[in-house]
Amino acid sequence: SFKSAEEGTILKKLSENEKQCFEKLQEDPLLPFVPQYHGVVESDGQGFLHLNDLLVYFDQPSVMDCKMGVRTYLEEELVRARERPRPREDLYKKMVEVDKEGPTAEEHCQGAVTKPRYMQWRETLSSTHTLGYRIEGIKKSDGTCRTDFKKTRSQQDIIKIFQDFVGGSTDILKLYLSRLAEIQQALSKSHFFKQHEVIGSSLLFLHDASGKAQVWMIDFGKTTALAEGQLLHNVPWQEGNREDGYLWGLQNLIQTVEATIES
Ligand code: 4IP
Ligand code: ADP
Ligand code: MN
Repeated sequence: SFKSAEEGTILKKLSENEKQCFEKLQEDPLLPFVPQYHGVVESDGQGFLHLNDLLVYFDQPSVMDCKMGVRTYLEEELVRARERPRPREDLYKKMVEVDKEGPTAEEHCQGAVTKPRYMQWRETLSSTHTLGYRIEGIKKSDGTCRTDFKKTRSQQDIIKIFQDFVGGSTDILKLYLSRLAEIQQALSKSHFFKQHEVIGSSLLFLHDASGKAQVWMIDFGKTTALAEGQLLHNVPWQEGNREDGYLWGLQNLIQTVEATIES
């Protein structure tokens, strides 16, 4: 869903929802923590969001994607699956690949699972439910790539992954920590954040051998404006309250980076 564009920028397949988010973010305290947005462009008859490429600030960066929050699907997906369930074979296959015992007897019979069911299974297998964030993927400067984190749940395991990701550099971890604290501070002042359910969004960690390190907020494809009211982002989700656990996850992530520094 990405296309390369002129030097230093990328094109991401347009979603009206994500576009709305980037437009509102232009006047929000979160602006310094999201990729610079250059509007919508058309290419080969398709619409794209034109964004800065976060990699250009680095020389052979290592990159880690952490998906934030205790919930990774929208409440409306849950409602839809209940009203008219559409079990999916592709999701069943992805589930069985990780755990043959994942599907229930009925799901095995159908050879299919619904999307919320698959997403909930991913949440409980990983650290999403217990810590409010999970590691999705890591690409290191040496070119190696890992996305096999579906069963990574314990803080101990995540600490090891962080250590390996930064090559044992406490300095990089300290830079990450201060950037996370800045994001936490900006979130507390953000009007956008109060009024949006932030689902499936990631924090992208980047560093390189020069000692530079940054964290950026990305992926607002499923970040949805509330019609009324505000979210706290640090209380448990119950269907109907739309809470996403983002701040709880960020607090736990900060604590994990601190524990990595001390390890
Ligand atoms: C994927 O599961 C991710 O959760 C995707 O989220 C999600 O897309 C996919 O849903 C789901 O199958 P795995 O990571 O286990 O492969 P993301 O794009 O943030 O990675 P959505 O559209 O929910 O974001 P489907 O419905 O696209 O399959
Ligand atoms: P999707 O909605 O398809 O999940 P994301 O916005 O999460 O797309 O991006 C997927 C991956 O692409 C991220 O994990 C990250 O590695 C990379 N990426 C996304 N946005 C940028 C950006 N602005 N600059 C550089 N890399 C990016
Ligand atoms: Mn994503």
